[in-house]
Amino acid sequence: MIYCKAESYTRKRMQRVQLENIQETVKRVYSLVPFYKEKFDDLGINPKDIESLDDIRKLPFTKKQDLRNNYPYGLFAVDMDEIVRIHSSSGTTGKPTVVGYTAKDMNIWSEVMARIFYMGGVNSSDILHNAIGYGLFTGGLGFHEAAQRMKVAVIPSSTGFTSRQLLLMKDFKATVLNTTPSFALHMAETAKKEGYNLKKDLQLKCGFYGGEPASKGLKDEIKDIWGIPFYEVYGLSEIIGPGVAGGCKHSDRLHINEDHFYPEILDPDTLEPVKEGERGELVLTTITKQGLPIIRYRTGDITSLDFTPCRCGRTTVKMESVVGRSDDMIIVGGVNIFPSQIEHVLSNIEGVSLNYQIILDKKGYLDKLELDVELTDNMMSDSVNELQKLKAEIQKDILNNLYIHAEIKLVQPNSIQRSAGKAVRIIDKRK
Ligand code: DLL
Repeated sequence: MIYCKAESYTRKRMQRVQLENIQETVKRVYSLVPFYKEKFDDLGINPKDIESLDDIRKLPFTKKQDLRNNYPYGLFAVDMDEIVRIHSSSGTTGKPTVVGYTAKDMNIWSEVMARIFYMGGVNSSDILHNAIGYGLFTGGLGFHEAAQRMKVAVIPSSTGFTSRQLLLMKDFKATVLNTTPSFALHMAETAKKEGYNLKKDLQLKCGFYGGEPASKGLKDEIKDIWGIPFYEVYGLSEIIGPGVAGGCKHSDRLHINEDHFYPEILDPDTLEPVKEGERGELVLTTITKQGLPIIRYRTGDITSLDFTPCRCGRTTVKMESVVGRSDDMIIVGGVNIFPSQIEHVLSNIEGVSLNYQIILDKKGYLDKLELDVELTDNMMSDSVNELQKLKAEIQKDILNNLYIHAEIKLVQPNSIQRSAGKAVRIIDKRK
C-alpha cells in the first residue's frame, strides 16, 4: 500500500514535476532572498537559465554556515506572519541554525513523514510511543504531527525516564515505537534489568528509528531484541526534519520523497556528480518549501542512490543508509556537534589551552563523550578544589551551549599526542 500517488510516478513524470518545482523555487529565492540573489548574480545565473534538471548544477551550494551567517531569519522567503513554526539547533558561536515553516510547509512535513509511517503499516488503530526529543529538535514534533494526521494516538514521551517509558509502553499498549537506535538499545537494557520480556509484555508491531547512523549489525541487534521490524527514517532540520527518506519492508535502502527534496550525489572534494550508484555526499534542494527554501544543501552525509524499482511498488529513488560524513560532525546521543563548537567554548575559559581531544564511547548503550583538555602552563595547580571548579565550569558551558553532558578530564600541558598533519580531535570508540 502506498500513501501518495507521487511515490509511484513514472521517472518521466517525476522529472517533470521536479523540474517545474525547481524552476518555481529558483524564481522565488532569486526574488525573495537577498542571499541567493547575490550568489546567483555573482555566478551570472538567472532563474531563466534553469531549463533542465541538469541545469541545477549551475546553482550555488548552501552550507550550514550560511544559515548561521544569516541568523535568525535572513534566509526565510516569506514574511514572519506566514511562519507558524520555528525549530533550531545549537551553534558554533552561540548562534544556532534556525528553520521556519509556513502552514503549507507543515502540511508537507506531516505528509512526507506519514508516507514513511505508512510503509510500516501504521494506521489509525495504532498507538505510537514517541520516545524522541520534543522541543527545538525536529525529531519529536516531526513524528508527532504525522501520527496525528493519520489519526494515530500519540504518547509524547520524549526521552529520558527510561523505566517510566517502559511502564507506559506496556500499560498504554503501544503498538508502534519511535526512537533513536541508541535509545532503543538503552531501553532494552533497562527492560532486561527490570525483568520485562519485550516480546511478550508489549504489544509493539514495528519500530521507527533515525536521527543518527546505525550499522547493519546494530539494526539486526535492535530487531532481534525488540522482536519487531526496523524501519529507518532519515532527515535533517535544514531540509524539513525527519521525513526526507524512509525505509520500506522490501529494501534496506530508504525511499527519498523526491517530489519535495531533489537529491544529488557529489564527490565531496571535486563537487562533481559521481557515477550512478557510487557513494558521495548527498546534496538536497527543497523544491516545494515556502518558508525556508534551500538550494543545493550540502548535508555532509555520505550515501549512494539506487534508481531501480522497488518490490513495494514505489518508484522513488532509494538512498543507502548513511555510511559516514564528509566533514567532522559527530552525533552524540542524537545531538549534532562539530569539534569547532567545543573549541569555541574552551576559548572562553581561562586556564585551559585549545589542545583537546574528544573521546566517544558507549556507557551501556548510550553515547558517552569525554573531553580531555590540556591545562595552560600557568594553570598547573595542585589545588584539587581549583581544578574541580574548572572542570565544573567547562562542563556547564558545554551543556549550556551544546546541550550535551561531557565528562571532563584535565591533563598536563603537551600531554595530548600531536600529529604531523591535522590534529586528531576525535577518537570514536563506539564502533
Ligand atoms: O536528526 C532529524 C531526524 C530526527 C531524522 C529523527 C530522523 C529521525 P538534525 O538534528 O538536523 O535532524 O540532524 C540531521 O542527523 O544530516 C545525519 O547526519 C543525521 N541523521 C539523521 N537521520 C539519520 C539516519 C534530525 N537515519 C543529521 N542515519 C543528518 C544516519 C542520520 N544519520
